[in-house]
Amino acid sequence: MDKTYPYVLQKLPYSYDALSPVLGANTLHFHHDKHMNAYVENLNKALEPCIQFHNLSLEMLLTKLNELPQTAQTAVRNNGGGVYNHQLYFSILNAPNAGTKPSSALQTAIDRDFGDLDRMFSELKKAALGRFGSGWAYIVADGAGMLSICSTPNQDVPDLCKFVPLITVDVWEHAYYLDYQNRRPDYFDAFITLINWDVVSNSYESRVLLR
Ligand code: MN3
Repeated sequence: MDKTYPYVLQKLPYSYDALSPVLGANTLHFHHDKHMNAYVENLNKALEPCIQFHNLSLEMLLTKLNELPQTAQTAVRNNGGGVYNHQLYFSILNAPNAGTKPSSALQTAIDRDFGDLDRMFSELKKAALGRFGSGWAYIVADGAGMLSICSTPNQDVPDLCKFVPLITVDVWEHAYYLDYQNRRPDYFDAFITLINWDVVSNSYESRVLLR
């Protein structure tokens, strides 16, 4: 996430069939190599003339959208958000039921802020199913380590000045159509078995608790 312009398509941290049968190799191929790649290419195209923004990290860039030239704002918002959201999404997944668990610090926060893991996921599911059209649902942490749910339309991101997104679920149809067609609830239920809790716990502890 700390890379700057020109952005490159980060490789998946696992093979294309690693998430099968929850998400098949065909889905990962199209989602990562085609959809995500298009966001990377279009972000670079939009930023090309904005030389004074070339040394900003993607996160910084997304918090300074209104400082960009007006003609670049929409393209950077859509494509920069697209890159940010997909980097997070692909980075927090591993093989179905890989056996990782939230760290004790993260589990403590989940229990405190939601009651337990099942209740956290039932709230996240409400946000994911309630998002009309295309968008994202997240578990985010604020500066005090408090967890909450949020959702964005299109490729918008949560307020990155206030929150560190820890988990996100892509509810654009391109994320699940080949495997689930119109069945977004089934996709969600299967998706949560892919979460790599080692990555999420590390992100919570290093980027939220220690910052
Ligand atoms: Mn997507």
